[in-house]
Amino acid sequence: MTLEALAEVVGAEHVLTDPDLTASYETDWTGRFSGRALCVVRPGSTGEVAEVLRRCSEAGLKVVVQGGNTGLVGGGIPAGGEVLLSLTRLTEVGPVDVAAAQVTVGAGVTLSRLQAVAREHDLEFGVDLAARDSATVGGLVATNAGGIRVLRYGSMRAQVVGLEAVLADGRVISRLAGLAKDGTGYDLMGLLAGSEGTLAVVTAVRVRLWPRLTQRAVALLAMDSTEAAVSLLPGLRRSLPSLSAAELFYGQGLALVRKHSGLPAPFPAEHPAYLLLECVDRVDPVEQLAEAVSEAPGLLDATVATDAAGQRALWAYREGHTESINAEGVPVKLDVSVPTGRLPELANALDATIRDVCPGARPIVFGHVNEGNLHVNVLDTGDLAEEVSDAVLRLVASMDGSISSEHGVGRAKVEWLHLSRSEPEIAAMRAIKDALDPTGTLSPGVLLP
Ligand code: 2HG
Ligand code: ZN
Repeated sequence: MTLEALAEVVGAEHVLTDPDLTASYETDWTGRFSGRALCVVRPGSTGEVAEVLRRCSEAGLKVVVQGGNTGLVGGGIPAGGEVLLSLTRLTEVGPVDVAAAQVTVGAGVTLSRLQAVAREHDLEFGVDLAARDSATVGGLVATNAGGIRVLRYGSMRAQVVGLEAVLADGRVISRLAGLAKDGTGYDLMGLLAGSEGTLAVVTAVRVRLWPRLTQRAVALLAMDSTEAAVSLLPGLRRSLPSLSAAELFYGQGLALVRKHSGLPAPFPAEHPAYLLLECVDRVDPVEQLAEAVSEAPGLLDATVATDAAGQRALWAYREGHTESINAEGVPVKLDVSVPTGRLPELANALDATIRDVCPGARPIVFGHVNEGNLHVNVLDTGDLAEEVSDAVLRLVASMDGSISSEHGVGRAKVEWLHLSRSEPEIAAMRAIKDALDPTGTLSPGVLLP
């Protein structure tokens, strides 16, 4: 098949081959993954996606699917020679269904746009993360994104009440009625959430929305250890129904964020661990929050922000991590989780595990404490990136953990999937892949070995 056959479908201006135009699609945000695509195709509707896929699968072309290109595991980056299907033109926003508290949006709508649409109707979208201005709804579904509100609203899969998706051969599955209850068999929507573009191409998503709560309080606690931070959580969940985020970081990460952002120190002294808490409610939660943490064992210092600017400033210490790390070099990025009670054990073992295989490595660790999820970013690994990944992922697996908590498997973690998934599970996943994409058209090399 010629590229003209794709241009017939989407228009010549949406089939890109000039390296100057394709470059930004062919390298990921971190600079760790890059690969040349046969071309970048930018369809403008579900019908165009369907026709592009039909033509590609008939011609034996492979397709890699990309949203906002904010992924961290290389899942949207070509290995070499695929058609790169970019969904950023699917930006339609349907009317907000206030009765059901739902809205249908195109896969290319950014997270921040969806959040703004919900707020216009006094509603809130349940997922939030630092890449909100570029990350797209389709990508959030494909990776079953987590982020900073999982504690309150669950991850992306829990927000999805309907989907439209195109199978590899161009057939369309459309379930966009948003039924709150539907007991008619396999949950295909749940299956596509987290499938990383390997089973079908999500083109539109119907999401649930939550009542908007406008009163917010944010606290940054300095803690003497990870144990102290984790031990605080059960009590906080009990006494603070308004708790909506609990984020952990450490002294090294804070120093790096300050170095690259110029932010002032949050406290007069440096401390081992920091816990950022956010409460959101109908009435001002600041007093509840202050009271709930005041007697916390292991608390060394605390600051509470009640106005929006102060809250943004505290969040900047946490949300600045990813960019500050990348400003230092290309890190090994691991995104792991263990049962929450074992988070201190993991956190305490990481340094020695990493330095054992790579003495010069610089680990920067932070994460979502309630889900036992740590982002283990390792700088200065030289040519030992593989060894560092292997050591950390084996440590996590030995603790009944997951080798990928919220970023997906992508290309980065495929060789370690067996540490988190048993052989019969991988065989079942492979059988599903073969049933939905028998020609192996979609995202070869992603997720499955
Ligand atoms: C976050 O929690 C994201 O900020 C990115 O999941 C994590 O950069 C990372 O490792
Ligand atoms: Zn995260």
